[in-house]
Amino acid sequence: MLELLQKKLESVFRNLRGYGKLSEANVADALREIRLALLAADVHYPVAKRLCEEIQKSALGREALASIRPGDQFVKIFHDELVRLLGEGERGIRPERPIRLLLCGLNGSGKTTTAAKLALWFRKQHQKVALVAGDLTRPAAREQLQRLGEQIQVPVYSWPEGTPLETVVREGRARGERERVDVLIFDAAGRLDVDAELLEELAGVAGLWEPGESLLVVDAATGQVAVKVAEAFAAKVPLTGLVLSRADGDARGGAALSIQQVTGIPIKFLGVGEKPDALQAFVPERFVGRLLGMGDIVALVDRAQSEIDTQSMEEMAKRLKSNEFSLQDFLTQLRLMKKMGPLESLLALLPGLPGKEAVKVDEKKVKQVEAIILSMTPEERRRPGILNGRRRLRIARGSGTQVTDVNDLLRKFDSMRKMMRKISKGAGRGWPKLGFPGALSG
Ligand SMILES: Nc1nc2c(ncn2[C@@H]2O[C@H](COP(=O)(O)OP(=O)(O)OP(=O)(O)O)[C@@H](O)[C@H]2O)c(=O)[nH]1
Ligand SMILES: [Mg+2]
Repeated sequence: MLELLQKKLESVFRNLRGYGKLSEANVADALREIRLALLAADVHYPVAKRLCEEIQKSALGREALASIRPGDQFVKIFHDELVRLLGEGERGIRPERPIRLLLCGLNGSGKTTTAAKLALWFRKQHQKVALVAGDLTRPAAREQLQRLGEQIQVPVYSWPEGTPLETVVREGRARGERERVDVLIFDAAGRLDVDAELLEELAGVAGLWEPGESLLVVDAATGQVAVKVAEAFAAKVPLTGLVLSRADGDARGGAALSIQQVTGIPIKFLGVGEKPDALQAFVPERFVGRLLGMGDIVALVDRAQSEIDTQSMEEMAKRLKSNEFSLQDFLTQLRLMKKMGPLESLLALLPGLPGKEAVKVDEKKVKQVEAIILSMTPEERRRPGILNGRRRLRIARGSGTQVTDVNDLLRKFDSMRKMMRKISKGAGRGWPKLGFPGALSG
C-alpha cells in the first residue's frame, strides 16, 4: 500500500538531501509537498496537518549534527515522527487465556479471511483455537469458513440454517468453554455501509459474546469513508484494535492509517494476501521503515545523534556535580529520556545507583513539564529562584497549565537538585524512588 506516497517522498527527500544546508524555506517547501502527498494518499486532513506540524517543530528545535547532511537528518525526523504517530496505543492481542475475539467490519472487508488468518496465527503458537460461524446473513458464509477451517486444521463451530443468532453466540461460547479452547474467534456478518439496525444487532452480539478483543477489519483501499465507518462501529462496539486488510495492494491507504489517530484504536495486524498465512503483526518501526526505504540513513543519523546525546549527558552529569544544573538541563534531559528511556540516560552515568530497575515515566506529565519549561525565559530556566507569583502565573497561562502545576514542578526540581548534590557527595541512598524520574511520575 501507499506506493504513490512512497515515490513522492523519495523525490522530496532526494531534493532535500542535495542541499548542503537547509534554510527554513527549504524545510517549509518540503513540508508543503509532504502534506500534499499525504493528502493525495488519502490521509485524513487533520492527521496530515498534525504530522507536518510535529515534524516542523522537531526540525526547528533540533541542533544540526556536524557529521550529517541536513537532508538526512530531516529524513530521520520524518521517520521518527511517523513512527510516533503510528506507535500510540497497545499492540498485540491480550495475553489472558481463554480469550474470545470478535471480528467485525463492512461487507467484503476481509473478516472471514482474517478470522482464519488469526486462527492459524494462534495455532502456530500452540494454542487451542476454534472458529465460530456467526455470519447467518450471507449465503454460503458458513461453508466458506468451514473450508478455511479444514485448510488450516482448526475446528469450526457451525449451526444449521435458521438457528437464531443469539443461540449461535451462546452455544458457541459454551462449546468453547467445554472444549477448553484458548482462543475462540467469532466471524460476524458484514454490515452494508453503516446501517443502524445491523450495527444494533452487532452490539447485541458483542453484549452476549463479551469479547476480550474486538477487531474492526478495514480494507486498506477504502478512502476517507473508512474513518466515518470506524467511528460508527466504535460507537456501538468497544473496539480494541484494527486489522488493515489488503495492505498488499498498491492502494492509497492513507485513510486506513488515519483511523488510529481519529478514533484512538490501534492498528494491530496487516493482511497482506489472500492465503491464511498472509498476516503480519503491525510494528510501526517496520512499517515506516519499509515505506521510506531509507534504513541506512536512519541508522546513520541515529548513531551520530547518540554520540551527541552521550556528550550532552556527560556535560550534564558534570554540571550536576558542580551544582549548576538548570531547568534548561532538566528539559534537555527530559527529551533524552523520552528518546532513550530513563535508564540509558543520565541515571546510568551517576555513581551510587542501586540495581537497574525500570522507572516508569508518565508521558502526559512529561509533556506538561516540557510545556512549562518552554514557557520560561532562559534567565528563568537558569535561576528558578527569580520566579515570583506574577512570573509563575504567566508561565502557567503560557503552557496551558495551572499555577499549582508550575509550583509542583519547581518544588520537585528543587528537591531533586538537593538530592543530586547529596548523591554526588556520595551520601545518597534510596535514589530511584525520589530521584530524577520521581519528578515526572505521579
Ligand atoms: N489481496 C488480499 N485479499 C484479501 C485480503 N483479505 C481478504 N482478501 C480477499 O477479499 C475477499 C473478501 O474477503 P472475506 O474474508 O470473505 O471478507 P468478509 O469481510 O468476510 O466478507 P463478508 O462476509 O461478505 O462481509 C476475498 O476474496 C479474500 O480473499 C488481503 O489481505 N489481501
Ligand atoms: Mg465473511
